[in-house]
Amino acid sequence: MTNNQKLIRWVHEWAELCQPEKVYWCDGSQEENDRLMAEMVASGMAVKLDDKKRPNSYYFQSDPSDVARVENRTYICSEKQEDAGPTNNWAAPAEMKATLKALFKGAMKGRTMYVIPFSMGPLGSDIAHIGVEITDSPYVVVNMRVMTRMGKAVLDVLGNGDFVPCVHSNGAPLQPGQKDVKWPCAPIEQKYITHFPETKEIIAYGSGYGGNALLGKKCFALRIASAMAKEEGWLAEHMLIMGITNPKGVKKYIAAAFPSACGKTNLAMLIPTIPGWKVETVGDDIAWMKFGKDGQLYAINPEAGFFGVAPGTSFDTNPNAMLSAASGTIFTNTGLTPDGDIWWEGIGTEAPEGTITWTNEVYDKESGKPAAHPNARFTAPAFQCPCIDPAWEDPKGVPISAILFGGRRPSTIPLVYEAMSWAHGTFMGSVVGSEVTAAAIGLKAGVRRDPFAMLPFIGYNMADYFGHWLTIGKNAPKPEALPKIFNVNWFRKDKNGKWLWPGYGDNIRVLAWIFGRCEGTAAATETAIGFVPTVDGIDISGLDVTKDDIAELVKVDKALWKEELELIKEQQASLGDRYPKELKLQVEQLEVRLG
Ligand code: O2Y
Ligand code: MN
Repeated sequence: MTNNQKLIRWVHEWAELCQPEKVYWCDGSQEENDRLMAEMVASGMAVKLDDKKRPNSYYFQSDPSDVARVENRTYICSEKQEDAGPTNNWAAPAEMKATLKALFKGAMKGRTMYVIPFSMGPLGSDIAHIGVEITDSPYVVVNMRVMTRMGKAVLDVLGNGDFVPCVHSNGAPLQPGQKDVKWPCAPIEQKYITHFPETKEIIAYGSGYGGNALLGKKCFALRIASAMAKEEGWLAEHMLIMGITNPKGVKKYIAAAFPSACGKTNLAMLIPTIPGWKVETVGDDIAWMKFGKDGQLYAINPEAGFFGVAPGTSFDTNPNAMLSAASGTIFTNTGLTPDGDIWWEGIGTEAPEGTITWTNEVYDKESGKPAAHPNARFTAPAFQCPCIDPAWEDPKGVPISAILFGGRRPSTIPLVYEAMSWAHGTFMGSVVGSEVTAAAIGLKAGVRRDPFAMLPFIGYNMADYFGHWLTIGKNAPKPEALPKIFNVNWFRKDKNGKWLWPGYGDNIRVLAWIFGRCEGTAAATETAIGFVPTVDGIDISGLDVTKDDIAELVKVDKALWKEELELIKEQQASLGDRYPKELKLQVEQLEVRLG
């Protein structure tokens, strides 16, 4: 399949260590996919869903111990600890490689080693990059086929070129005659999700789930790509990308970063509630952005599918996501109905009698145990999304007019405000956070900072990452063409704890103001924290929201902001002496403006 000697040698070396029964190079074909699915159905790992209800779709239940990304087992292995920074788990590369070598020795006995060539981004795009994942999990192969461009075509583009090597094993070798389990994986203390940003390698052991195992996603497209982006002067971000067309037919693209569970997929697929506006989706999770020859920042979605959270997704909350997952989709840890379809909490219907839970028990609503795990997922091809943008696979990317940050903040942070400059916008990104209750995370209640929504995903020192954002602004080939930066907060509450903003499709009203700011047509008031809409600036026609509500939603309460500032200073101190002086200046200037 390839003459790439580096690739052939690398596969050979890992095969020697892992001792699989055979090595199989994936071609990415439909026939190959159908065969692997049939093998998994035969082994009891997968269930084929009813072809009339959910054509060409499959259902999986993971091991109860292997249900989500494991941040406490995720490592950045740089030579110097300070290059990983205070927010990452660090290990010395040589020591980690020795640990991994011992674990991987014989780890694929009795299993097939699959070689998956994949492209993050449209094949041949200047912004795309190629990786090769070796894995002993056929579940990983079929998911990578949805989430990336995968197989022989990638090897053809790769030729003798370079690739990011990604190694994965479930860490569950089979001894001769040993019966396999439904979801092989290793115990938590043996799971290792490791990244080597200096040599651009990924090695993951022990988990078969999501971001721990589909190494193109968080491991490559964010942790390793963020390190590549810093070296090469581009941005690898945890951002959705959407196209917005106004009633005059003018189209702009925006990218937006929100921490997990803030509705990124819903926003990316929003159905506008005001006439004449249209939203189209380029991506729902990751954006890679580079300057084009015209000096504008262009973005691609490096992925080819959606790995969406199932619970709470319905024809009410996100019909486009539901339709994306109508066929050709892999469901993991949802419920399974007796007629061969899937079910989850918040899908909008009652669970049919006899539904099976993700732990393979008969669902009993009264038991308090959900049918679907809260992190149950659908893996759906992006091309099936009814609102997919016509340019979503354009190799040159889409030009970005605005970048949005946001979190869940019941108070203090206005519905929307605009940064005064790129450096101020970088400061806004650096203080993104969501309010959490003590019960939710078993920690102190308060604002959990998640800068740029990248806390678990920056492959190097966070303070240096902030510095990189500032450098992008300073080195922009055409500073006036840089995207404008905004912060949004759909989650503001009134004194009685009631949401002040309806959210969902009505978020278009805020996007319309942002659109107007990019065009230079929307009015704004300058405040201590940035530009906020005038009370007439947000279209509230047909809404149960008054101008007084808007005034409350965009209010900048200086007393609350002074409290916020103290928290920001604490965050700043926790990031050590690499924290950029330009951001310290932003804090000082904000303090002066707050008076
Ligand atoms: O638990 C996992 O492995 C999935 S995490 C995930 C999946 C899709 C998009 N975003 C995320 C995330 O954690 O940000
Ligand atoms: Mn994400």
